[in-house]
Amino acid sequence: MKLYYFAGTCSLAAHIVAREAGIALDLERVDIHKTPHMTASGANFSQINSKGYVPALQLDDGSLLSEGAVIVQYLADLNPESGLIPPVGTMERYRAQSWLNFIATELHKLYSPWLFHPEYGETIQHIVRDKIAGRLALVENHLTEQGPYLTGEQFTAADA
Ligand SMILES: N[C@@H](CCC(=O)N[C@@H](CS)C(=O)NCC(=O)O)C(=O)O
Repeated sequence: MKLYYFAGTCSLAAHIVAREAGIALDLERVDIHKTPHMTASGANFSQINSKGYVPALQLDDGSLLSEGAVIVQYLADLNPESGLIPPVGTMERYRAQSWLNFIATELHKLYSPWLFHPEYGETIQHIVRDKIAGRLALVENHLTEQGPYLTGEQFTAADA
């Protein structure tokens, strides 16, 4: 399996989960600062992932799996003994998925495009910064009260 990644982005979570699960991945860097995004081996990344973003996981049958919250679950499920994700169908699994969805939609996506586009102006930047601070405070309170990890005692893919 090959993980398409870019350092310092959300693709790090998939890499962490793979390492924690003891899964050896091939890694290929995608320069997301270049237009078009190019892979380290010189391919136009949009030909590999039409969504154009990392992470993307190329499975051994050649097919592609995208969306970080799903990739980390796939990797964790390959090694259930790792405890990186609770078993399918349990309430604990839904709790981990609830965090994964919150992080993907309510946290991660608040950072873009507003924060990286000064042309949208100061007002929107302030509004989004306040929203992000509120959501991070929510996570911090939860970890303080029910941690040390998001779902309690066990580090899961959601923490990654
Ligand atoms: N919905 C995707 C979003 C992934 C995403 O936003 N990736 C960013 C890095 S954190 C990226 O590759 N951006 C490049 C681009 O959108 O062109 C997921 O949750 O995996």
